[in-house]
Amino acid sequence: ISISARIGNETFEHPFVNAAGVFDETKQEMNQILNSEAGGVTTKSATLKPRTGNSKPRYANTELGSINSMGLPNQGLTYYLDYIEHNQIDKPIDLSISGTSIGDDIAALKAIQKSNFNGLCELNLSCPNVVGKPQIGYDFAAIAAAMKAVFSFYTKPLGVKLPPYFDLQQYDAVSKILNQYPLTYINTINSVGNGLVVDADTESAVIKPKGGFGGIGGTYVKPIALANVRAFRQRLNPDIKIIGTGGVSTGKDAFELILCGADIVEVGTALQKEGPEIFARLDSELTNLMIHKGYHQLSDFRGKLRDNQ
Ligand code: RRO
Repeated sequence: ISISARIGNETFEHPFVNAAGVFDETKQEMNQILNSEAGGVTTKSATLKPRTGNSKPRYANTELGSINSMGLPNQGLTYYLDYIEHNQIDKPIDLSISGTSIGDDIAALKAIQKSNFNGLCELNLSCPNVVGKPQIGYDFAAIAAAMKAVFSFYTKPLGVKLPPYFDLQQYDAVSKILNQYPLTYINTINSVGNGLVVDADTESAVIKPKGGFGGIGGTYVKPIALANVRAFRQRLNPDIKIIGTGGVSTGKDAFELILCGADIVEVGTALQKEGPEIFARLDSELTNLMIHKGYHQLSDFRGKLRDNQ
């Protein structure tokens, strides 16, 4: 049995990676991911300058998932580029970047284009938590403008992290834009933006920033992630790969995302709850399910979801 997968020039020996923003702000955390059974590591979305992020409490676990309004705390692009350059472990590293404006995204990508780094880079078009900044992913003209500007100079492997969509017309519109560019992959979904978790005992929101509004992840969002992976797989050029993210806490969850068309799978809320040991469990659960079903590799079932008829 092999559970390896490829995205761009990178081979993931195991198909599970941390979702951007979980266990990845510091070198210590990223090393913990790389020293686990994870297939690779994604960095916390980096901005040009370090940021401290929103005020705390800004992350809360709930029975069915999580809510966060971190506000892009990160050590700055140079820190992550430096980490990658000195990393000793031979696993893929996906450098996530997230400007607070398209201009910042372009400046970051120009720096990466000039650098020695030739790995995967993920442009986050879907941060829901920077006060006063809308999610670019919900503004189709802004996505189109960003893609045009980026691909006028960027020649390295690039992915985009998308927000969840909820209407089939949205998939049509976004796919039409993305299919015009040599994009290596999309990552779907980011958290479901601006949910609200309430504590009935204290009669207050559970996180502090933005009056309690924050991105929802975990079990709540799995059907939304499955739908987004499926809908994009049905619309994107076959050479644009898909990282499936959202609601994965078991090998079976990952199996379902791959069945919908995911190439690899990322884990956020469940990793935050369980720690990097989760990757060994997910590997063995997925492998056992494949043995049970008689599958030898991920491509035996990837994208092969059947209609119920
Ligand atoms: O840092 C955050 O608040 C954050 C980001 Br950049 C993101 O893309 N998704 C999310 O749920 N939180």
